[in-house]
Amino acid sequence: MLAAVVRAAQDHSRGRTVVRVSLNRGAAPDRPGDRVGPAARGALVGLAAGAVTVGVAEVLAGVAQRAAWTGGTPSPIDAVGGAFVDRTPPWLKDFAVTTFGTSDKIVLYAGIVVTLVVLACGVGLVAVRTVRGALVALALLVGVALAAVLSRPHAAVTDLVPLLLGGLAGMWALSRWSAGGVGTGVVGTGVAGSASRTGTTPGTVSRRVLVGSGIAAIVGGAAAVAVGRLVAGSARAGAAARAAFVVPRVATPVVVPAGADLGIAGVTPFVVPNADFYRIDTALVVPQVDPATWSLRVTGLVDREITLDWPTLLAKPMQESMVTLMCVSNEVGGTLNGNAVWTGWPVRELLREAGVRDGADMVLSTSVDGFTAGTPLEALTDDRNALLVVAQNGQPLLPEHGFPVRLVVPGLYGYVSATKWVTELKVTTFAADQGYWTPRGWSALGPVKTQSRIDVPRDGATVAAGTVAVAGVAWAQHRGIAGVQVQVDGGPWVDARLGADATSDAWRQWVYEWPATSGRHTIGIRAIDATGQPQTAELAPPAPNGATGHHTITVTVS
Ligand SMILES: Nc1nc2c(c(=O)[nH]1)N[C@H]1C(S)=C(S)[C@@H](COP(=O)(O)O)O[C@H]1N2
Ligand SMILES: [Mo]
Repeated sequence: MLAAVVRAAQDHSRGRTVVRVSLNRGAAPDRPGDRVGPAARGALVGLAAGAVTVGVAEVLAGVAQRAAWTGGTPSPIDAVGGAFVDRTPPWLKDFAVTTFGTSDKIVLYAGIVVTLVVLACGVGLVAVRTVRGALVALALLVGVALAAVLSRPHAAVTDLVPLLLGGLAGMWALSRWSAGGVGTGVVGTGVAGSASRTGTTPGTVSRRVLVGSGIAAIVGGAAAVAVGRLVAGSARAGAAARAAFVVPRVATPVVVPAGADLGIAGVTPFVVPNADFYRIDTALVVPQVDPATWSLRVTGLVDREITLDWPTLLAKPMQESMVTLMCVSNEVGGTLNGNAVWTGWPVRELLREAGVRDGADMVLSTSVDGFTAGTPLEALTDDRNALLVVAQNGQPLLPEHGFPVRLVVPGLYGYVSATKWVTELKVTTFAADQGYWTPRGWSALGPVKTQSRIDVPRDGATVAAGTVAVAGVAWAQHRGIAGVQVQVDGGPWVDARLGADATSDAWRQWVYEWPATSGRHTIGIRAIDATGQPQTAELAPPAPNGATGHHTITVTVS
C-alpha cells in the first residue's frame, strides 16, 4: 500500500496522473508504469485477509447474538470500540463531544475502519518478507481484539468463538494468498478473480487491479459487517415490547403552566420532543433490552436484596415529574440538555422496601452495558422525587434514552445519576465505590451549576434595527431560577422577562425585548437562582464538574 502510494506520488510528480489509468479501465493494456510491485501486492493480500477475518467474525457474531449464545459483545468491532471509549481520557472525550457533538460515535467507527485498513495492509507488507511473521502479527492483532471482547460487560467465553473462527479464516487466507510467492498469489486468483493474468512483470500487478481488488476487499468486509448486524436483529424483541407497552396513568399528571413556553421562534421548546432530545452515553450500539428479561437488583448495604421485574414495577403507583436533564460535558452556550416530563416510580420507595443500612452514602447504579453512576444516597431518598423512569413525555422511553427503565434525579448531572438501561442499584459508600466517570477525571459529586443560554439571535447573526427578541433558557435544577439579566456592550445588567415557573427542577425560558441600534453589539446574560445567587462569570471548562461563565454573543444590527 505504502509503495503504491509512493509510486502514485512519483508518477504524479512526473506529470503522469493516476486518473488516466483508471479512466482507461479495461481498455489500454498494462504498461510498465501502470504496474506496482510486490509491496503493494502484499498490502492487498493483507487487506483481503483482514476483510476475511473481520467479515467472518462479524457475521458469526451476528448469528451468535441472534441465537442468544452470548453474554456480552461478540462483535470485535463493537468490543474494540467500546473498550476504546472506556479508556478515552477526559480531554479526548471533551474534545470529541465538543468537536463532533453527538456524531462522535460515527467518527469513532470511521477511525476504527481506517485503523483496520492500515493494520491489515501492514500485516500484508510483513507477509512479503515473511509469511510466518505476518501470521504471528495477525494472530497478535486478533489476540488484542479477543482481549477487548473479554473485557466487555457480561462477557462470556462463548463471545470469543466468532473472532477465533474469523482469525483462523483470516490466517488461512493470509497464508494461502501469500503462499504462491511473489507474482502468482492473491490478485491473480483469490481476491480479484480474473485479474492480472497478463503477468507482464513477475511480482507486479496492475494498478487498476490493485485498486479494484482493494476496494472489493473493503466493500466485501463492510458488507459482511452489515450482514452480521442484520442477522443479529436484536432490536426485535425489545421493539415489539416497546410498541405493546401502555404507559401507566398517574394520579396527578404534570401540568405545564401556561406561559412556561414563551413561543419565541428559535428558542428551545420548553418541553423538548423525545425525538429531539440530546443523547449522551458510552454505548456504541444502543442496548436493546427486552423488558420480559429485564430486572433490577437492589444489592449492597440493604436488609434484604430485591429483584424487581417489569410487571412488578408497572404495578407500582407511578408518578410524573418534570426535570431538565443536563450533561456535565455541556460547554457554556451548549445544548446538551433537555426538559421532559418523566413517568416512574420513586427510587426512595424501592430503597425503603430493601431497607438501607446505616453507613451507606451512595448508590451505584449499573446499566446493562456496564456504565455506572454514583449518586448520593440522599438525592435518591429525599423529597426531590428521583424516579425509576419508564416513560418520557407520555411515551415509552426510546431505546437510546434507556428503554425499558432509566434513572432521572433532579439537580444532578446525568453522569452521576441518570443511568439508562439500569439493571442494578448497589447501596454502598463513596469510600468503597466509584461511578464510571470518576476514575476518568470527573468529580464524584455532580450537582448542576446555575447556567443560562441565548438561543436567539444566533451568535454572529445580523438583525434589523428596532425591537429584537433576545431569548433563551436558564437553569439551576432543584434550586430554581429567580431571574435572568442581560448586558449589552458591557452596560448595566437589565432584567429579562421570565416564562412561567413550572418547578425548581426545570429550566425557564426568558426574553429581553432589546431596542437594537445599528452597529456591532455584544450581548451577555446571567441567571440568578432562587436562593438569590447569580451565576458566576468565572470561566471553567466542563471537566471535572461542569462549565461556568456567561454565555455571550456578538450580533450585527443593520
Ligand atoms: N447506561 C448509560 N446511562 C447513561 C450514560 C451512559 O453513558 N450509559 N450517560 C449519562 C450521561 S453522561 C447523561 S448526560 C445522560 C444523558 O441522557 P440522555 O441520553 O437520555 O439525554 O445519560 C446518563 N446515563
Ligand atoms: Mo453527561
